[in-house]
Amino acid sequence: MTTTKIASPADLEAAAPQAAQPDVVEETSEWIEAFDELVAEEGPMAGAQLLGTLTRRARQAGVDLPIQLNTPYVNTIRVEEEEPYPGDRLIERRIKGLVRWNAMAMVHRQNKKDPGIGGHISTYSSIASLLEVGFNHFFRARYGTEPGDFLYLQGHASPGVYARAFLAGLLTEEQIDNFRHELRGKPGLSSYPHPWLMPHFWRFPTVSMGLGPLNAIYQARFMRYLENRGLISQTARKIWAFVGDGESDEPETMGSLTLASREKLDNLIFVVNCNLQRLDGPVRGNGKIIQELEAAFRGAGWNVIKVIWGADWDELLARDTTGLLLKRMEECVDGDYQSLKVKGGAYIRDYFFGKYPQLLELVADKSDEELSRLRLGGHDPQKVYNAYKCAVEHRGAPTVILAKTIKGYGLGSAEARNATHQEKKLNDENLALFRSRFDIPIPEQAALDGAPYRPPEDSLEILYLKERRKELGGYILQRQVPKFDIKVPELDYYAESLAGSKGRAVSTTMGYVSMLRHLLKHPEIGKLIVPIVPDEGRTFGMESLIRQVGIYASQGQLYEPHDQEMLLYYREAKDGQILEEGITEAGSMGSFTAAGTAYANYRVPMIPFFTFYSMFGFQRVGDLIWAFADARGRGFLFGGTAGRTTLAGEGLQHLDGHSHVLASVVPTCATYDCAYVYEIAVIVQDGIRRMHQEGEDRFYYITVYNEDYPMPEMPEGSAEGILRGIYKFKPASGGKPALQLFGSGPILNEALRAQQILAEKYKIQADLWSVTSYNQLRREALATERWNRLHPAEKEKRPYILQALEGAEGPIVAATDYMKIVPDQLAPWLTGRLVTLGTDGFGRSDNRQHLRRHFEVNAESIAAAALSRLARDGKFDARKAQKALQDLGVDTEKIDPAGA
Ligand SMILES: Cc1ncc(C[n+]2csc(CCOP(=O)(O)OP(=O)(O)O)c2C)c(N)n1
Ligand SMILES: [Mg+2]
Repeated sequence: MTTTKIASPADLEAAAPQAAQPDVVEETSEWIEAFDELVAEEGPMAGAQLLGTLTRRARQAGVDLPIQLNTPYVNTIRVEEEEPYPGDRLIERRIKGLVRWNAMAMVHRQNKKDPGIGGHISTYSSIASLLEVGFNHFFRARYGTEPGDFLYLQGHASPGVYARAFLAGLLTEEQIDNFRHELRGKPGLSSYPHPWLMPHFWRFPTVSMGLGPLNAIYQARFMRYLENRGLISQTARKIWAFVGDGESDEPETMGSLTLASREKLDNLIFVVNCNLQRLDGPVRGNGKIIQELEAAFRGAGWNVIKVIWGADWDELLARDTTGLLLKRMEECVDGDYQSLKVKGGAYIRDYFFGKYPQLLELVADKSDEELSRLRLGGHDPQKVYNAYKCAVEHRGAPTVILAKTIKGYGLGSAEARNATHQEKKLNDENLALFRSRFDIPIPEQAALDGAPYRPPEDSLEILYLKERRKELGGYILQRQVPKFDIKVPELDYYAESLAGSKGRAVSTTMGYVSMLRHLLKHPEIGKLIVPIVPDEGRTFGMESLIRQVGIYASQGQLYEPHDQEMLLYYREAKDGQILEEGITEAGSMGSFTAAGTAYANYRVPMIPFFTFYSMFGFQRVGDLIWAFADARGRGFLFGGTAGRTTLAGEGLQHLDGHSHVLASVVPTCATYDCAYVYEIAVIVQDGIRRMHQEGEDRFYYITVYNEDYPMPEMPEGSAEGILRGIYKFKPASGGKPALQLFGSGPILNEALRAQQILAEKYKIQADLWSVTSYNQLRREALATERWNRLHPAEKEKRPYILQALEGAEGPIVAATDYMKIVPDQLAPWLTGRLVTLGTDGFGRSDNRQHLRRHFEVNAESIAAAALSRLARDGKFDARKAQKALQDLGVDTEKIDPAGA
């Protein structure tokens, strides 16, 4: 039997260079000699093969070998393997100096004139070389007729990105001068990457830590999906994601690493900017973040390239024949490395080299100044270039580059300190130092003011920068949306959904899924639809979809599914259309985002339908949805098993009565709570038209339920009301109505029953309305009210909700499977008329009947609320009302469910 164990720090210590320790086993040196000989004669591959065979042999013999995921604390690429740098190092250094200056000056200047406006100068300082090598030699803007690479950047490094775009002539001096000043009537620049605010520049919102890396992984996977389905052609296009080392603590950053290796995403490159610091202090003061990440990424199957030491260290490592230098490098923790940088050359000599006399000798010919300038890998273009080259050429797995850098590099006394992240301005001394170090030809006073500087158009720097970009296909930081010539299906294509279920009891979920199945068959847009589901396909009855269009599997189906004989077997295919994500709502949002922005990024207007358990949507992945809106995402979110009283049995963690509250906060999200299938069809038809024909940047949240009941046919003329949020579903039939009943989702049926109870038992007539969207009604009313407020001399306009209710008399009882705040959104326009019944409070496990009685949204509670209100208004005898409550089975003394 073989056993394995993960290497402990002691194991690693034991595995570290042995030079300083005498050999314990006599034969060891003979073995090493023989091994060295083999490698020298047959090459490294033969060495690796021998070790592999030995390892297997050892395991068979019961030798307990530790699994080692770490390599020594040196660069992965050996000096001998490096290729010479292809660019002009001198001129690139000049350009980098100019970008650095403008980035720093931009933030400095804004904070001088507007204290507290914020910004960051130290993150870009650390990442400058990593970006410059990319912009000059790797980031392609185009592959033939296809769009180019995608860049996910550390959001708070944007000053550097703006500064470079300024040098390239993409941004004006006025824009640079209005960084973080977006509301002055002049073109400004947003603080971070926000496509919503700068739609022609940014593609990917990244500043909420962790969302960039997660979205980058799913983007890389979606790129393969589009290729495998033949919707785009295969290119060498790469996705570059620049990630902070502190950011790697976010579960979103690390949570999907194995998807990337499982899917062999060699189109994906992570660059982790390991400046060893986050906001408050060191990322791993007592450890080494680079080693920790190496083990994690390697364990997840990634190709790992460490770029730790710059060329200055090569010479020292070569000179060190004792192995002590590596030992010392491995001994020091990140907290030490930070102190070494802050405390300077003399300290480096004493503390780092001084620990072993032989090491002191090694640097005897170097001045303290030279020691303080020993460059790290992430600041050495030669090292960075070679790492990028290996990453781009690597096949079969994603690559992560772990680059060691210094936070606030070049900012003088602001380098590498715990407070560096928060620095916004430099003092005069550091500014002057910066200007001379990077040789910025501006007068001293201008420098102190943080003036931007762009050399003349015909300067070597500008010509070189432009020439390099031209070579790589143009400017990459641009977002363009083509005009699509799509004819989306008209409403009659949805005829089956509009016709009702002919008395058959079905759920809105079932109706939605058959509508989706039908849409997938549409000759023009069928192929553009991307059904996404996080392991809930069967919950929503999607087995038939699986059979129809298959589940996307990049390798096809390598096994015979056990249910192959069945009609609805589990079909996986290379060109499968469904993204069955497994249990990851965050990952599903990654796919939804890639698909919902494909119209801009791939020029293919994909239409994603992401269907999930409504409780695990906005509540779970709200920040990803917010970023989707920022990215101008288009598509449909379907919250299934919706409603606090409609999903029976599941209880507190599953019963959703508030996703509509959470959804209502996203400005571009239209939320709908549908009672009947035809409502869904009308909304989806219009949604596809608005998003993909009219090009509107909006998306939809629609709740669907699992309660079965007959679906009526769409009432004539209700389409406009469905879209705007309300329409009369069943007018009072036995005389003038004394009140209005509002219902949504399956609770509309309870309101329908209440309408009957009131008429039959109490001779009270009521109109019944289906409210598909309180939120849409509120937004329209707010906009109308705003217009009225701003135009007091003009004729007042009436919000749609009041137009719809024209002539509808009496109090309004609104019942919903969601919280009372949902209908209460309309309270300002229904002054004094509105009585709301909703599902505030924690859910319970029980059936619908008991849940609805508990939350007081059943038909009896609705009828009781109506009578109670009429009694208060003097329209119904109060004692009779009290008696009616008893007759209707309403427990007037039970605990309030809102707090139960
Ligand atoms: C989800 C989230 N939490 C907190 C922040 C605030 N924040 C911005 S930058 C930062 C530190 C980032 O450190 P690191 O990832 O190491 O980047 P560095 O600036 O060091 O390159 C924090 C906490 C944020 N932007 N997003
Ligand atoms: Mg950091």
